[in-house]
Amino acid sequence: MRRRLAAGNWKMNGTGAALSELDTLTATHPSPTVDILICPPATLIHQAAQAVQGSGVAIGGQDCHAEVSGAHTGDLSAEMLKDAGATSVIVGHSERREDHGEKDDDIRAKARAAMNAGLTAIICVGESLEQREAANTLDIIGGQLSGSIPDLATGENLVVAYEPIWAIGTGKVPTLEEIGEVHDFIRARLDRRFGEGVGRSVRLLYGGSVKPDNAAEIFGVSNVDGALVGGASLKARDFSGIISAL
Ligand code: G2H
Repeated sequence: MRRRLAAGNWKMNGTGAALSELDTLTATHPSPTVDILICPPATLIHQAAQAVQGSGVAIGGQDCHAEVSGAHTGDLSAEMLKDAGATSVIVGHSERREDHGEKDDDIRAKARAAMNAGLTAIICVGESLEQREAANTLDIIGGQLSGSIPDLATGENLVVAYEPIWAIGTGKVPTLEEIGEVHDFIRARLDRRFGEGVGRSVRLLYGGSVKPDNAAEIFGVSNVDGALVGGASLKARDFSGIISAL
C-alpha cells in the first residue's frame, strides 16, 4: 500500500518570515496518515528542517547538482541538501528544464546523485500544450521517463511527478480522464522497466494548479498518490485543505 504524499514546492518564494507558515502547518496539519513534504528555497532548508523537527513534516530541496563537490559556483550538491536537513529533492521541474536548459541526461545524473546521497528524488515529467495538441503526450512522457530515471530507482528513493507544463500556475487543469491516462501509463512503464514490485511501490504525484477545491477529485483518480503543489503550498491554510483531501 503506497502512502499518500503532499509535497509543497515553494519555488523562488519565501524569506525567513515564511517559516511561520511551517509553524502553522505543523500545529494544524490534519492527517497523520499522509506524508507531508515542503521544498522551500535552499536558503531556508536548514531553518525549516529545525522548525518541523518531530512533527512528521519533512523538508526537501528544489534541485541539486550531479556532482558531490567541486568548482560549480552557485550550485548545491545532494550531500549539502541532506546535511542541511533535506530528505528529498525535486529534479527536472519544467521550470528548470526551461530556465536552465536541463535535459533528461542531466536530470538522470542529478537523480542518481540524490539517490546516492540517501535522498528521495522527485522526478518531474510533463508535456507542453503544443505536444498535447499534437497528440504526442504519451510519447513525450515515455521518453522523459526512460531518459531521466536512473537504474537504481526503488519505491523508496523515487517519486514521479506528472506536471503538464500548460497547467502550471495557470489555473488550467487537465480532465480527470487525461490525468488518469498519463498516471496509468507511467505506472505501466515503471512496472515494465523495474518489475511490478518496484513499479507498484513508486509514488506518482499530479502537479499543476492543485488547489483545496480541486484536490479531492484529482486524488480520486487511479494511480494518483498525491500532489506536487506550487502556489497553494505557500499558505499553510491552503496546503492543509489539500492535505485533508488526501
Ligand atoms: C507545478 C506546481 C508545483 P502550481 O509547478 O510544482 O505549481 O501548483 O503553482 O501550478
